[in-house]
Amino acid sequence: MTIHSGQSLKPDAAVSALQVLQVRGACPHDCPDTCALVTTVDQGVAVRVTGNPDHRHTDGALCTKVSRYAERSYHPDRLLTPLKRNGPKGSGRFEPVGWDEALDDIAARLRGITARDPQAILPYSYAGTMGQVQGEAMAARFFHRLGASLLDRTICASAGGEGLVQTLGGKVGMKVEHFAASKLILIWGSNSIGSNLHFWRLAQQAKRDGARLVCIDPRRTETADKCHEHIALRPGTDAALAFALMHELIVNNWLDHDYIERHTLGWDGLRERALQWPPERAAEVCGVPVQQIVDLARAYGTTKPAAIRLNYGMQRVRGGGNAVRAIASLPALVGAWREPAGGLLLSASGQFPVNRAALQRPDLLAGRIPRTLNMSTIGDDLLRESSPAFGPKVEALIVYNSNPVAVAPESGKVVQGFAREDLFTVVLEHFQTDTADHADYILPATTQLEHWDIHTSYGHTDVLLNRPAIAPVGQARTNTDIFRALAARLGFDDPCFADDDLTLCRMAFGALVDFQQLLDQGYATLPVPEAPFAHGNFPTASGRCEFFSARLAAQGLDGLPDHLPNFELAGSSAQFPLAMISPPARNFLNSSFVNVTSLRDIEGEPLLEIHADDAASRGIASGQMVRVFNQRGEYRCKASVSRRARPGVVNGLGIWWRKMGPFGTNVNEVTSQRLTDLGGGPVFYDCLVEVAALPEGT
Ligand SMILES: Nc1nc2c(c(=O)[nH]1)N[C@H]1C(S)=C(S)[C@@H](COP(=O)(O)OP(=O)(O)OC[C@H]3O[C@@H](n4cnc5c(=O)[nH]c(N)nc54)[C@H](O)[C@@H]3O)O[C@H]1N2
Ligand SMILES: Nc1nc2c(c(=O)[nH]1)N[C@H]1C(S)=C(S)[C@@H](COP(=O)(O)OP(=O)(O)OC[C@H]3O[C@@H](n4cnc5c(=O)[nH]c(N)nc54)[C@H](O)[C@@H]3O)O[C@H]1N2
Ligand SMILES: [Mo]
Repeated sequence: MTIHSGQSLKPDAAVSALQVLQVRGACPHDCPDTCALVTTVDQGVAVRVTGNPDHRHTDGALCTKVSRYAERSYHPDRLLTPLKRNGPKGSGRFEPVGWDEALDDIAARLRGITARDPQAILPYSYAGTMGQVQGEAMAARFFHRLGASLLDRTICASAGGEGLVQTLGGKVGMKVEHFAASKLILIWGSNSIGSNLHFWRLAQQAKRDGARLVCIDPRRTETADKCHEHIALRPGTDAALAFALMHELIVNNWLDHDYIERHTLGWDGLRERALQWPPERAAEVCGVPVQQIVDLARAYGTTKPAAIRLNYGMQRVRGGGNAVRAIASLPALVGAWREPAGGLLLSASGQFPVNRAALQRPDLLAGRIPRTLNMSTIGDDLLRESSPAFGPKVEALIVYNSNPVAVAPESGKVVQGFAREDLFTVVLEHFQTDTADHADYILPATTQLEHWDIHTSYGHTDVLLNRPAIAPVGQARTNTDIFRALAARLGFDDPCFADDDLTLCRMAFGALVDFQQLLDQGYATLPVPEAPFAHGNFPTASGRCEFFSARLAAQGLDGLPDHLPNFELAGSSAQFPLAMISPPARNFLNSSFVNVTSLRDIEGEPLLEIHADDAASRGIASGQMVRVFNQRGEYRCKASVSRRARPGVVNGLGIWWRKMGPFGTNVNEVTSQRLTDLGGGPVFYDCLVEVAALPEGT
């Protein structure tokens, strides 16, 4: 079937005569780059997925993962029919059933629970697709109408996001393209080559034009290898480093007093705090040489324009929100915002005027205020009984666009919760993931090649449209279609449940984005000022960069940023002396692509990078199997004695499917469910462990 032939044709007669279509789309993955795709379709089959050369941010290039997108969509393990459990919970045993049987039964189960209390039903979703339509549009309408529990979607970015909002006023910052003209770039808590490849191209351009690149990361990443300087600080000590930089800016008078005076709030208080952080103190806390801090401060204080590419890697610790507040204060101190190539970028997502009220229809709650559960504590929450404080026990879970059994912290508890025989679980998926193994019903969902969607980005400021390139594989249905079908069975008759996907795409921005342009070229650029805060105009309550946040103070929190040591502070436990971080493996996207053979072959197997000294004192050799454990649990993998690990810190590269790791567990077996200072985020990188060699042949 050629679903959208004609609409998707390039104006190229020779191509169309051969029945080969080039369909413009958008990469759906949770990555700052949000690339524009071109899928080549031959006789209804997607034969190649490439980067759109016309889209300047994509520039015709894709990462290795997404260039395998067709391989993923036609994967032999792709789910082709609805499946119903026919073994014990979690056994992974299923039998195919028809769509009507599955949907009728699911609707009946949800109706029964709703009659008692709809809040016993919990949606669980994240960013398997970042699309505004296959993400929270029809799904949100459905759950709002039902009155189900609300989900606080904190698992990735909420600590840093909240830190940014409380300082700059929104998820806003430099336009990414201007990094190419910076003279000093701090790549802070980010492995650009692995997870933000198109930014790295801009950094390379700046480097060729004489810019200095500094990487601030406990791990010696491939990005750190290619920067001029690598500051390998201990996890969770970024605020201490930021305060020491401020200290040096103050004592050397590298401050832009005019900018501070006109465009910031709370300088006296911040100044007083910063003066308590001479470089010697920070060097002690961060575990780096004093001279490195002093040199960085001098570079930052005297190079113009200086830019910071902050990313989410550094906010997955107790003090992550405060650390972002401290770092986001730096550009105002030196007046870096005055120029387009100066300032900071953590996320651009606040630039997009998405009409979420129209897409998600919170008005369908009709005055009800359901409880909100934090997705980062799903392990504990699935194990809670009904109580006045908690509300009803969770009786049904509908999972889409996420693989919580692999990605949520403290997975021992997550698995225990998902294994409850009295929990009714539906999983919308492409593959039988660890989470799908625990379902009562698995429903096959379409991939990005098979559906419409519209995309924002957190790394640039273009809107992208995704057209379907091929017909759904097998009996797969879109997320939207599945929720429409459930809505119909539950008798939800609001006309919004009949909106089709193209209508939803148009609704996302309404008249604010030229939809014809999206149809014609696949992307549209938002009008964003080149140097947004050159003259202040921060989207905060005061219009200033808020070193002091009255909103935080009103919540009884510290109004100024501070350094908050990790919950699990390195050196504080004799039993578990090593700090563990678990950043992504380059060829996976969280737990997506782990089952794509050509990519898994590149990664090999789950690895723990460990410094030679830490390995030697434990009798661990490279390639040996090890146990990584703490009071929460244990996982096993191969040790890689590696210069990428600093002393005292081990790097457990993620996020493998549990069932593809040795002994059926992964790195989240040891991470904790504690939450960050701001935003209620997870603390994946605030985790102490011990590592021990396993006997040969284990
Ligand atoms: N290839 C690939 N790309 C991805 C992803 C993926 O899984 N694979 N995931 C995507 C997602 S969901 C996200 S949120 C983004 C994340 O994008 P980034 O936030 O850029 O995250 P990472 O590349 O994971 O970089 C995190 C880096 O932070 C370092 N780090 C860990 N703890 C600390 C700390 O305390 N301080 C400092 N300064 N650094 C620390 C880690 O060693 C790692 O190199 O990437 C996206 N892109
Ligand atoms: N230890 C540790 N844990 C981490 C992290 C870490 O750095 N260390 N990173 C964290 C971060 S930053 C994030 S964002 C989370 C990510 O966690 P998740 O958002 O759960 O991301 P994925 O693991 O990629 O799982 C997404 C799932 O959605 C499915 N999917 C994709 N598109 C569609 C669709 O259109 N329809 C349906 N129904 N399904 C679809 C995919 O097949 C995939 O199985 O993990 C977190 N977990
Ligand atoms: Mo993320």
